[in-house]
Amino acid sequence: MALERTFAIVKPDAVKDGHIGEIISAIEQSGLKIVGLKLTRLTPAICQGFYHEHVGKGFYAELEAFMTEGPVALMVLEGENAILRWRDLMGATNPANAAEGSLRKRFGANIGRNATHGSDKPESAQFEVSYFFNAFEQF
Ligand code: DGI
Repeated sequence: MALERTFAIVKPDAVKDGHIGEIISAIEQSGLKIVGLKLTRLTPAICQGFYHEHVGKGFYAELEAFMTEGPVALMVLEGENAILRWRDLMGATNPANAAEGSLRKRFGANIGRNATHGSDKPESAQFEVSYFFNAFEQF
């Protein structure tokens, strides 16, 4: 399989709790390569554009309040099968259902505050990477 890129967020809860380093370590130890990296804070408008599929859902207001409450670390990850590998490292959306040792199990509190984001399919990865990183910010 060819190299694939995916998009990752260390969400505000995990940044605030001081877990950026452990999450980056888990990524590097898994063999995925970090080819883009920045710290920023999402605005409501940027969050709406990013989570356009969820705008209008019952949980969206809570999701936006959470995602804009503090800084986030954004990353582009590269490797063979990177999308699925990063989803595996994160674990299930709801930390209660996430595998032992996965990042959401280790650092997530509940389905709303679940520590990390990862693209779910190639089309989302392409959209999400280019939403936050221009060509000069990817290596
Ligand atoms: O791709 P995922 O992040 O694993 O999951 P998703 O695309 O279904 O949902 C995106 C994010 O929205 C998820 O990481 C957390 C939040 N979310 C999803 N379902 C709920 C939710 N937040 C709350 N508060 N309640 C939900 O039911």
